[in-house]
Amino acid sequence: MPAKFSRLSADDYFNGIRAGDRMILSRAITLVESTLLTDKAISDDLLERILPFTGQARRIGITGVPGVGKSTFIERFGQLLVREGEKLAILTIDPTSSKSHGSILGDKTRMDVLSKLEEVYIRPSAAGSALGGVANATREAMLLCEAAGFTTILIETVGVGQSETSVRNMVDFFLLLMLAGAGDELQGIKKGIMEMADAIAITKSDGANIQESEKARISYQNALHLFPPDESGWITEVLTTSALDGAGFEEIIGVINRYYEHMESSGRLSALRNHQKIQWLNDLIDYLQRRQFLATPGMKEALKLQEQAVLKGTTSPYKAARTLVELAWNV
Ligand SMILES: Nc1nc2c(ncn2[C@@H]2O[C@H](COP(=O)(O)OP(=O)(O)O)[C@@H](O)[C@H]2O)c(=O)[nH]1
Ligand SMILES: [Mg+2]
Repeated sequence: MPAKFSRLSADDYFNGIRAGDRMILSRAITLVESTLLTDKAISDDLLERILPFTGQARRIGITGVPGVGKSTFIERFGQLLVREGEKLAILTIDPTSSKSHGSILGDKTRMDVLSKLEEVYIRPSAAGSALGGVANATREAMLLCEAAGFTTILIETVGVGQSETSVRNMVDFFLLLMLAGAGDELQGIKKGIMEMADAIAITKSDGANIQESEKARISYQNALHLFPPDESGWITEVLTTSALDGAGFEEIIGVINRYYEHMESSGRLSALRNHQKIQWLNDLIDYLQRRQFLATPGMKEALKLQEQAVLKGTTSPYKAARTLVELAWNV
């Protein structure tokens, strides 16, 4: 095997991570992303060991449709966080990037100041690689970064699909970036994603866009009043921002700080962290079940056949799933 794929012992990963060794951190993240059984044995051991050293960071998710300005925002906003003394780890998940690698390259060029800072670690995830394990791999990467001493974890995710909910369930604070559009401000935006957000920032509020952004801000803020309040009593705030001139950055830091104060009062943050752990457990059950399913002899082939039958319309997805599960587990 080529040297870059060689594995260390759980001990060596652990010591390297605790010493803040970036190279070893990167190799450990590659390890937790791996679906090889031999890797899983080491990574389970490693995760067990680092767990007591996790949980001290702020976990922040940043989402929004491609092109809304997530990477550019993180590049500038991240510099402000670093000036405030944060050690910043950035994990990016882009389910569209596994085919072209285009977005990952784009992200790299868009974070070139951050990527040179000693206080910053950037890791694009190998999205789509693991069998439904993207959520787990991201969560585990986050925990490894915490154990390596990072104090803020930013997870950038594209505002589409299942990865949204997964990321929502592993972060404390979820920031939705939106564009001020012409016409109906709410068009095309899934209500579900807005409901998940702890704050919404209208991006690219600069130059000729400022007025439009302010209008969008008011309109979203009004729309949010129609949603039932979050169970913790937090009210989603809507702001405007520009990654070109940093407008709105101080306000966004203010919202995040207020959010943590709100959550830390009366034990809500620890309840939230408990919820994240339970979610992790359940995600792992789904993942392990699926892995076991696919490891059962003949199941990959059987799955292919049922997929074809579903596409031909000779069976329904529900019936196909039942057939496969019965076949795999005799249930
Ligand atoms: N005018 C303006 N353009 C921006 C701003 N933020 C990002 N952009 C541009 O919007 C495009 C998409 O940005 P990017 O950060 O890659 O979006 P992502 O796909 O959400 O990560 C790029 O061409 C950026 O230069 C901003 O605050 N103001
Ligand atoms: Mg991006």
